[in-house]
Amino acid sequence: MADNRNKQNRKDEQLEDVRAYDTENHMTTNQGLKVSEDEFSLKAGKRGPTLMEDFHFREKMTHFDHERIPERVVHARGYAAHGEFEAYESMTPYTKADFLSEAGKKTPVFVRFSTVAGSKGSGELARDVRGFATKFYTEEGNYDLVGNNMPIFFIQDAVKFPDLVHAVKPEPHNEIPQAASAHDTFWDFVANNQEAAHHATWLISDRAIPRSFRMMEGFGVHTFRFVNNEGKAHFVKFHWKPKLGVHSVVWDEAQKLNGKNPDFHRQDLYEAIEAGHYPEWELGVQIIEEKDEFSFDFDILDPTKIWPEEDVPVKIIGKMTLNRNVDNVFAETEQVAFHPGHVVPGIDFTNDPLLQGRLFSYTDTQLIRLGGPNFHELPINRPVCPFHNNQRDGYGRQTINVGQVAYHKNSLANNQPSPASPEEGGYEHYQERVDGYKVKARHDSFKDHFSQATLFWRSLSSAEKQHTIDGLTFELGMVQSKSVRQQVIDMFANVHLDLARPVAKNIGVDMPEDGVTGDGKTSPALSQTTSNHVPDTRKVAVLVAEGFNAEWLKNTLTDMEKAGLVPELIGEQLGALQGDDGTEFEVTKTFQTGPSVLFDAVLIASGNQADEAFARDASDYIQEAFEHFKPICFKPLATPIIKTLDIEDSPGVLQADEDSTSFAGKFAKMVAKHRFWERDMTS
Ligand code: HDE
Repeated sequence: MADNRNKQNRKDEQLEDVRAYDTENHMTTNQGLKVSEDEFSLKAGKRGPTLMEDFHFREKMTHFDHERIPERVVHARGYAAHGEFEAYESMTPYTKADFLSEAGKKTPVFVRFSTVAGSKGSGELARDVRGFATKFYTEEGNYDLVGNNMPIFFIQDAVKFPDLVHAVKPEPHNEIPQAASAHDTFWDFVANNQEAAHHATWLISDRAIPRSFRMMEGFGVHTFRFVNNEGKAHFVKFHWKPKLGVHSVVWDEAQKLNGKNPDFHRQDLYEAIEAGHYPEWELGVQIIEEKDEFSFDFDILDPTKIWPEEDVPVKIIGKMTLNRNVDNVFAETEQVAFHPGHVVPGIDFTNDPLLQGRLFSYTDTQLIRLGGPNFHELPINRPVCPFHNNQRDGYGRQTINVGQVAYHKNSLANNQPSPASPEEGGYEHYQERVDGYKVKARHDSFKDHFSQATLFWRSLSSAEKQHTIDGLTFELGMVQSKSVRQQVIDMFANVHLDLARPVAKNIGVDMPEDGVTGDGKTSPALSQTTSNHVPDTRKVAVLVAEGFNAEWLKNTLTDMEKAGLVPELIGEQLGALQGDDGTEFEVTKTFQTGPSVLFDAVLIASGNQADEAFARDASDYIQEAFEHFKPICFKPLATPIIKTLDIEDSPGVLQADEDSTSFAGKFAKMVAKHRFWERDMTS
């Protein structure tokens, strides 16, 4: 076990070797020369021209001029953290992958979450798919599980990826809109490439506006293969299940967040890890035997299809914990290079045509982004096990290879390095039998584009369905071309008329006459209502004015923290505020800097000195939180605010008890519910 731990520490040690603690030393040039002056360039006379001879100025400026590298063509906006994966049990009956071979085995990981469409500086609450890419630094080499927070994809063949991405990116004639699918070209693409129907239905649902990276599922999307020591293979799909459950914000909240805090998701992850609230996901696998390849009413190689969890159960096989923020976002998060082709023995591919295309694209993209073929030598990308081959030279080469031999086979270096047999850990591709005509075509088994989109729609709760109608109404409401709007509605009629018809009405196009109606098969696992609901790490805004009940507030804050909540005091001004017995509490955000959209719930603790300004600000604050369905509690002093808003009898609005412990318990239960969707917003 100690040895195991040593191996896990290797990634940390490797990163330690290249870390620079610049604060402790004199400043030098990149050649190590001590710099004596860093504020003034070398000039001929104090008021004279700057001289070319100032090598320090030139080095500093040249480096600065070259500081930017091309952003990722997709998934540009991302954030990452380090952590650890622990296997729950031996998976050797299915796979020989060493990191899954025994219970308790730990492997260092690095995970990058991202949006897809927006540029590097775009708002994180865009309606979009989220990337969920994990690099496992295993003892057999790096394994990358490069997934998304949605289990399916828009297209079935990689050759269409540039078209999809061109369609969703800002339109080329005016570069509008940034980080948004709500425009003509995206929906024109969807209507004219109807294999996108299933993923488009997920995109207009709550799944596209997560509350937090920590509250998203992750999916490998494609069907992969597990291969065991005997060479026997099983089909496998990968899932990440968040311990905090799967939760989303509402669209109005998302739009406000993009303005009030476009870093909302990264800050949430960063702060949770800094506070020691390490987010956790369990790794699950769905496994299908090779003999059952054709036993389903969809093609298991089709990346626009899920394997419903009720039909193929998810077996939980390990846990990932993210426990360390990066030290430097550029060196780690920006330079990390993922690739679905980074596999280890025991994990192999299938003929999913989307996966096959990805296996080409990812290396190619790193070559342009990271400037050459040596990106694997960057500290964040280095395997923790040794690597040897005859590759040499290229931009940014760091290894100093010794010796005269750089070819295989050879006799001068005793034929080293030499390939390893499978018994010695050498990777051997699964020997799948393949025969057929060379054709550019789609198999008939890939032609059903709608039944699983319908399954998804039918599996949603009524609140989720309403959000999905609202999502499509917004998206198509932004589309200028009436013809595109009509085409999309006609397409969604094949998903369900209960979705297509209300949207048709909202966006002024013809109501579809025919389409899918009524009930049918559902998959409860597709609704977020069936995921975990816990209060842990949820943020509570506590609104305070001078003269609050100090004893009660002190106890309540402690009890809320014990229940897992993270309360923060919001007031008219920053700084110390006195309670009724003179005790001072620190207000850390104002109504302006700590708006309700940053929090999961609100408690108005008020105070007997509350003035009109407080009543007005608190009232606006509560109104907004109420409209976002958030739990709201209030002390008796704040009753007038609640009464004026006429919300005292609404679900999820509660007067606080005098007994802080019992109150904190009740409040935590309300917060765990996430939102009170049953609130009637029409009254
Ligand atoms: Fe990607 N994708 N992708 N993708 N993808 C990239 O690689 C590509 C697809 C995913 O945090 C790029 O390094 C093609 C599916 C994630 O660094 C690029 C196709 C899924 C990330 C690329 C797909 C993904 C990327 C851009 C269709 C979910 C971010 C920068 C065949 C299973 C990884 C880069 C990170 C990034 C190509 C479709 C996930 C251009 C050709 C399906 C999470 O290589």
